[in-house]
Amino acid sequence: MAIKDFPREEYILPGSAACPGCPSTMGLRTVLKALGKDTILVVPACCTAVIESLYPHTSFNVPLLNIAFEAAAAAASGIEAALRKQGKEYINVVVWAGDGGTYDIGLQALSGAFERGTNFIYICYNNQIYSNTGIQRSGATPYAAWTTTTVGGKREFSKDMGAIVRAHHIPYVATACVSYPEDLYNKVIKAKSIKGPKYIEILAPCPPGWRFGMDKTVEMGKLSVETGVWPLYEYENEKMIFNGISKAIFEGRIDRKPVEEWLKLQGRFRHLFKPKRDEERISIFQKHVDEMWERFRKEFSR
Ligand SMILES: Cc1ncc(C[n+]2csc(CCOP(=O)(O)OP(=O)(O)O)c2C)c(N)n1
Ligand code: SF4
Repeated sequence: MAIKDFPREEYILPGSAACPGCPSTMGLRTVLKALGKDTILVVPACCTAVIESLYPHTSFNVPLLNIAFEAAAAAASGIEAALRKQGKEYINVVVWAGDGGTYDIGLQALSGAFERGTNFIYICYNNQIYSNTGIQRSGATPYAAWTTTTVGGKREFSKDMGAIVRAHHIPYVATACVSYPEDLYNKVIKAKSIKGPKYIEILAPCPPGWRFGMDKTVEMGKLSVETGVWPLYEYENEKMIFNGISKAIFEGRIDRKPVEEWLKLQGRFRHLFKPKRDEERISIFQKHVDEMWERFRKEFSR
């Protein structure tokens, strides 16, 4: 569906507490247009729990349960069971959580809900940091990135969350990026039509956390995909399909842009270029991305 044909209804109303250029709000706006009004959101501690309301006001137009940081998927399982008992299975139960709440502290609850076969959509908006509490590292923070807890640059690579989720053999796993709203919209529509657990992870470039201008969110997301740092795919019934530019990359029809183009636009990687170029860490980063695509080719080529 083209953006011009998206439903006119807005579920994120003016007056939210988001930063200008916030990718979380952009992504959720598209997600809620695809889900419609019969939706209950479950939101653990994260930026969205602040964005949604400054008491006594709220800027979201759907019912929402705020829950402890580690418990979103467990709470969603409870809501889904209650709705089933009431014969209200037409209502979408959707977790909207950050990467800290997904890769790290909420991972146990997430795994449990997938294993129980909970009929819900779990959406992680991945801004690669704990941004709500002031930009700490998470399990999704990339190698070499500055955060307030990785001052010289993170030493570890991010977790392979896609592989962790795919290992649960749930019916639908997809990645998306706020810069491609049509792709995201279509993926949410598809997830809504499938019974059982669904997982969608949305790359959410965060201007204050990644240290770039608030007018550059869309550009930064596109570059994440064009450099291959962020692959777009759907993994449905154990079959992998890459989408958009990632499909062209996977099929070898276009070359990935060098990761350096992505790194040098973000203040969190400034130490890789100033006061002098850190050739070693730039090439370790590039190699890590190359190896991810190599793994995809080995695992998913026919
Ligand atoms: C058990 C627990 N530990 C720590 C916190 C503090 N806390 C609230 S939100 C947050 C960061 C959330 O990060 P993420 O899930 O990535 O979402 P974002 O803030 O980036 O949107 C932290 C550490 C908490 N609420 N509960
Ligand atoms: S810190 Fe990032 S994710 Fe949080 S509200 Fe601001 S732009 Fe959005």
